[in-house]
Amino acid sequence: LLTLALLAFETKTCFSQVISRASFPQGFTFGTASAAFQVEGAVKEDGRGPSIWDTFSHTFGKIIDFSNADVAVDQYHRFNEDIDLMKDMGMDAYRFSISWTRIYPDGTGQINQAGIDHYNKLIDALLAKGITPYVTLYHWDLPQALADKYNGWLSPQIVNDFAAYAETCFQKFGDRVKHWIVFNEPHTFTVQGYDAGLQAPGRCSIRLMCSEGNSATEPYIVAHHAILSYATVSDIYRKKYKAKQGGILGVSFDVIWYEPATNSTEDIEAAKRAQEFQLGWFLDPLMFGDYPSSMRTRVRDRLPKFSKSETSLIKGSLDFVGINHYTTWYTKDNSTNIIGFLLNDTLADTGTVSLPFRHGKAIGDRANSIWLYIVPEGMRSIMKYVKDRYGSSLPVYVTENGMDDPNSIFISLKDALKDEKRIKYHHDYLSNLLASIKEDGCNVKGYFVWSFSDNWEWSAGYTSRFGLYFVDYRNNFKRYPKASVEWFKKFLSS
Ligand code: PSG
Repeated sequence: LLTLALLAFETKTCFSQVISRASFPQGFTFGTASAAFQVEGAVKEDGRGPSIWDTFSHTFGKIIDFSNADVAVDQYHRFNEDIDLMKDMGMDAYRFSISWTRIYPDGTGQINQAGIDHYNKLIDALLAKGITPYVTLYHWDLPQALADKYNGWLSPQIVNDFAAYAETCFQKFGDRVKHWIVFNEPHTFTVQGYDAGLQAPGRCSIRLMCSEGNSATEPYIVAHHAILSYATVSDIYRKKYKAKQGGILGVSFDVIWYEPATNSTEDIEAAKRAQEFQLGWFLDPLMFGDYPSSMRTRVRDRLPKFSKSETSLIKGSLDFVGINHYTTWYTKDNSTNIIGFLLNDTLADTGTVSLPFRHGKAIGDRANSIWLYIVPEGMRSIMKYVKDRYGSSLPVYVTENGMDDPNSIFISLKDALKDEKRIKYHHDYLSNLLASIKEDGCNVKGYFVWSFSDNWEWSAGYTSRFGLYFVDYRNNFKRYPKASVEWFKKFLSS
């Protein structure tokens, strides 16, 4: 009995002995990730212009704890201290995003030099510590001025304005930045922003919730313009900057693994379709030149078409793919659903329903977020899926993986620092990632923890703590290492 108890204790606490950096291929990158709006604060400083998330977060009722990100975790002023902590952990890289409205306060026109200066300082501080910057160009903070001018992503005008902003970033930072994540999760900002209306700019068909929008058409238009924007930026980079700067460009996608709820043909087909409407919606055009045929069949004339020249522009425009993976859900066929018919949105179009439950039983242990259930095998499944559908010559980075502490809202500092659950989460997801590399031959190059520190979790405000570092919001944003910091330190040093 004692041996058993000891064994249980050991497997619970000593994961670092099982896998470590040394288990991964030489040159594999480990980092942490964040996004400008979630961490920077300083929203009115040094000439920054407002984004749609400033507007949305200050709209009553949109954020569950009525908070905003005006201060966030104050990383704008504390990046030197935070970089020291990253270095101390042994991280190789930091993925952060540039706020478009710090560079162009109105989205276009005059460059704001103070914004350029800030990111130069951040990039230089990282490099001085030997940490490689991975830069996201768009993590959802569209300039409010462009939303006012032409409805942002709904207008084809966005393509040139976004490309001009991206090109400025290549010109100013491309001598030192070699990894560009042009978009973070186009599927999330498309669906949450223009179908469900739960994120900025908060558009949907249901007038009780959203004053404007059309969930049946707008998401497809927005996605179309995001795809064309990416391809335009990639084209510019390859023609004008690639030879000199030698960097690579990609997009990070949110990918839930969809497991068929039963082994019926209908549910197996449904899970495939759900994935095509999630990842395939964006990655199929960029790899193959068009949307998945399941989308063409179901969305019909609401799905925009690519012209011949657009097809050749988008096809093959990715240098790598970023996968943001957190959770796995069950998928059921729902082709004949009357509610779906009435809803008339992207979810109804899939003809599926996905949930983290089956017969009232959860698919795994829950984190804090209502959507986040812990299913480590999903990581291996998604890597295999990417390899099988898109080929192993496409390099993959896991650009986000992590969990928020259960009871994040009320958790005490003392309890939050004992994040054994997070240690197990990373150990188990990393083990599955390793198996995908070693046993399945997947071409995975790096892994980023979401997130470096606790931060402002969009519509969940400060009620969700995804950080390796705890942030004490009541005591001058002081950072405290959770136990997972020590675990990663050991993992990375061996
Ligand atoms: C990603 C994946 C899901 C929901 C939300 C996200 N999912 O599987 O249902 S958003 C993503 C984002 C980052 C967030 C982080 C945690 O890129 O800004 O803080 O994940 O929600």
